[in-house]
Amino acid sequence: MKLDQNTILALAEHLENAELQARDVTMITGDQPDMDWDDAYAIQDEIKRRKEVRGHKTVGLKAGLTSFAKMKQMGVATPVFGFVSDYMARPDGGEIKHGELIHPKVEAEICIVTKAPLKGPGCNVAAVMAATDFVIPAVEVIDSRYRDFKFDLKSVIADNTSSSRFVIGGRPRDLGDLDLRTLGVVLEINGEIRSMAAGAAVLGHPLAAVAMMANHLGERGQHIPAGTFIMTGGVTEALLVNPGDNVLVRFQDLGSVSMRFV
Ligand code: OOG
Ligand code: MG
Repeated sequence: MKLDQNTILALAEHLENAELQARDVTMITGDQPDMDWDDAYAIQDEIKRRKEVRGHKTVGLKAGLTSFAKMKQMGVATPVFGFVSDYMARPDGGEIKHGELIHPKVEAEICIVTKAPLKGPGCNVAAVMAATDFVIPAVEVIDSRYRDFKFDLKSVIADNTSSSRFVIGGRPRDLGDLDLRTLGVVLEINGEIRSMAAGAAVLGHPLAAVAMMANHLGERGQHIPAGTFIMTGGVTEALLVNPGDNVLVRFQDLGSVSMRFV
């Protein structure tokens, strides 16, 4: 850790206010060039604590920048981890208020819910398979608080990996009935196909993102509890949306997820 506790608290408040007031800010590493990975996750943890103190439940974990398309789009090379809160959830087929967000983008995510705890180090895809209750599709709406969606890894980790909204849809399926590597995903905006990919785009196997998450948490003395909803990361690049846009994502074998931006 390079930053003192007061700086961590102040940066968490600064970034969370930017989220809640939907205004963009400059990258925090500009003013804090010495901050390290532990500082970045400590700021994110403080944002989580602030939300929980106000009564918001943490309802899921997420891996981000896990697909080659996303790493290339954002110019970074390492996955990041974050969380989602209850108030970020929107119903399948529902509306999302664009004005509450800065510059939202949508991305398709293969998700799981766990039925047993996962603890790193040493967690691998097989261990994640054994702990998977079911697979479910979602669309994540990311909204970096940084100007023009430009950031470095430490800044985006502190900003809770751009979490803003998410929509769970489709239908839950047993892992044994699916091949997550070849599972196809097609994303449409206003009826036009805008991107497509297969599950293997995420680290070769989407569950590898969960193993990495368990190992990341293990290094910090934490684990993934049973019953945790986990997003494994966008399979394609994220796409900017505008008010009036209809988003529909079809997931092979898992059904579809849709939403409208108003
Ligand atoms: C960071 C969050 C990335 C994903 O699925 O790759 C993410 C960002 O691109 O703003 O959620
Ligand atoms: Mg995502």
